[in-house]
Amino acid sequence: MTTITASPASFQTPSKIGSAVCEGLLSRQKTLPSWLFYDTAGSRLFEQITRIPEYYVTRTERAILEVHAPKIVARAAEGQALRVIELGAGSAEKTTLLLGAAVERQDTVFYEPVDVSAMALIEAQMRLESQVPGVLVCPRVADYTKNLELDSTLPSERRLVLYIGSSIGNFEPAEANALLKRVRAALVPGDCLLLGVDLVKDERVMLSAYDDPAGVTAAFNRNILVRLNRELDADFDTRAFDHRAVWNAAESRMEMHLVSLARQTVWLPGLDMRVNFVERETIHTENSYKYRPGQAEEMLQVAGFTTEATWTDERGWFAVCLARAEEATG
Ligand code: AVI
Repeated sequence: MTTITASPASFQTPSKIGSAVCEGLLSRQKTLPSWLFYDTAGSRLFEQITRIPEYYVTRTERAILEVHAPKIVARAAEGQALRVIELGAGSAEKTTLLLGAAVERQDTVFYEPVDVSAMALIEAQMRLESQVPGVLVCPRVADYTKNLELDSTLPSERRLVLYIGSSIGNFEPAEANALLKRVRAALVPGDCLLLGVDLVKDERVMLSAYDDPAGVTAAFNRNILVRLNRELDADFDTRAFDHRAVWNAAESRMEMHLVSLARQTVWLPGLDMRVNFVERETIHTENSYKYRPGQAEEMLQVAGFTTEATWTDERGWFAVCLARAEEATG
């Protein structure tokens, strides 16, 4: 039987969406928060993105885990039993490698995926419990950016929190630091965090990853407007907005925008709001920060972790850091 724990906090409620959209579309540089991408259709499109040839992120991290999962798990456990928690688990596809390595070392592994999507958690639970015997999945529907309460552990257990997939890169630097501090606060000294970060590389490689020729990323970006049409009864003409990906070198981030192809007015009756666009005006929908080597380790240090090892691929495109929670000082 599938048991899903839901946090009491409600998330992505109509009022949360309404206030985020209202604030974003009334700003001078119009913005929409990137969490709006992930409705059912958007989550499917993201799964498709992870398989397109130009989107190196998922494939490169997966290749690192394929080689190093046994070492990562052994290093995190330090001879104790591991309890694995994953923030924003989604389909938990790459996690199979780490859980497979963990069940090689201990008979049963508790795995607690945390995600806002109950559907993604149910699918992940069914797949993992059949593919990796020995894994006991305890899914939790929660927004980990708001609520990071973890179950208590036995004295003989160590926690390994997974925050992989470059998800940290979708937060502004101050938010990313605050999130890492909250993760540290939820752990006890000796527990570990595995962080996956995307590194700065040739601009052309990054541009084609975020503007693929098949147009999957463009569909993912425009889906945010489809969602507003459905959920707020807005009348965005999705064909009147182009997808644009840009590398912002000064901020070290890939940006996604929706470019208005004409002067137009959009009506959002759900918010009793009309929004005017001039031709070429953009809605900024996502930042995806790319780090230089050593930068993730510095952020982890500031948050109260010591990085014990960093694994990268041979091109140096992606890094996976294993960081241990330090004793709290002061
Ligand atoms: C989920 N996140 C890590 C992806 C990224 O690469 O920033 C989202 C994405 N945006 C465009 N393509 C993929």
